[in-house]
Amino acid sequence: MPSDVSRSTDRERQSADRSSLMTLEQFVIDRQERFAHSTGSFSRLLRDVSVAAKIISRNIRRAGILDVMGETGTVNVQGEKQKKLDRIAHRELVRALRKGGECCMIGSEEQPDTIPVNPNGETRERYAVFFDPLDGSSNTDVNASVGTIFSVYVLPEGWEADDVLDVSLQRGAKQVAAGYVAYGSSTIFVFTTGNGVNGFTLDPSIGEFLLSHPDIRIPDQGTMYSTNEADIEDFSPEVRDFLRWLKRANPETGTRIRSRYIGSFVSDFHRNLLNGGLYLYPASPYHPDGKLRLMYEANPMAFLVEQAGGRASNGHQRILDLQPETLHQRTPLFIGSESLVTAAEAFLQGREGEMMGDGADL
Ligand code: P6P
Repeated sequence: MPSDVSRSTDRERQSADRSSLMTLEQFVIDRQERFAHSTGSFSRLLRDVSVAAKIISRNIRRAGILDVMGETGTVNVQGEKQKKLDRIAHRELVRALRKGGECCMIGSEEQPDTIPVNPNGETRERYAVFFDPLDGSSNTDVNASVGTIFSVYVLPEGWEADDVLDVSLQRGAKQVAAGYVAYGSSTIFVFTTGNGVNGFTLDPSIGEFLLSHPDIRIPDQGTMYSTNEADIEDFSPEVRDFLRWLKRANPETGTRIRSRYIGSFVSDFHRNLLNGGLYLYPASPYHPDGKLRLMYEANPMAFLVEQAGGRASNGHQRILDLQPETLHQRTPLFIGSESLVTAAEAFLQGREGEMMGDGADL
């Protein structure tokens, strides 16, 4: 067949393939009966988050043109300089969830306290949503990747507005849904409801998230690790020993793990989820409890990584088993391929001898 004809056939096939891809909404409706808490309300909640994600993506993609770069001049509850896009992302998520009317409480990295949503409404909504509206926002002004992370819980029957935070601060194992949006070379929406992990890539030409990464599984071995090596002298001796072991050459193949640290947890996590790898942000004198926040960074990503066959730990405990005490509490975090997180735990728990069987010496 002449090459120009085969090329056009390929193009037609790709176009047909793309148009036949399932949209996020179709996927949620198609699988609604599998969601443990499947009601139309839950499907609409996911739709609300995806609408906000499209608007945030549009702002990010035009940041150099719109007046959305730079800082707001304020500092958020974390003591971090708030970027304009942080505020925009927070605003769009709150607006979408309020308009959708499917949740009763919001916990945001950008807000000191929880945000009640129709607390005394007639229809007592059941969902509490926690989110980091724009993770890695220090990257926004330099055209590097950023992301949104969200986590969803069901509130117990009969909850009262006065104690909504107390009943929302549940262990990560109680999440009914979690996901992230990675605003990278493309915009991808990845989520789980406890039945595996699926990824949807935004097609701006039709304004739809299309199923592009069905049933994501994280490889057990990793080719990359992500941590801020500038802090290595601040890490505990156990973490430093682990990193020395991690960087050793493989005795059989001579290959070595590579370092990639984007400055956006979502982006490092997404790459490691697809290719295998480890992200670690250990405790240090500057971050005695680690830096990542439990409710809207560690827990949702721990739910996702376990659903994809990986592991998430603070070095001693499973992240999803930690009992939260406050909205913005932090945790040390080791997350990614099962074999790498397990190795980190062995070093932190004084069992490094179990890992030294391959003849490596530190
Ligand atoms: P450091 C962004 O603020 C973030 O929470 C993660 O997205 C990122 O991996 C980390 O902090 C970067 O922190 O201390 O290495 O600059």
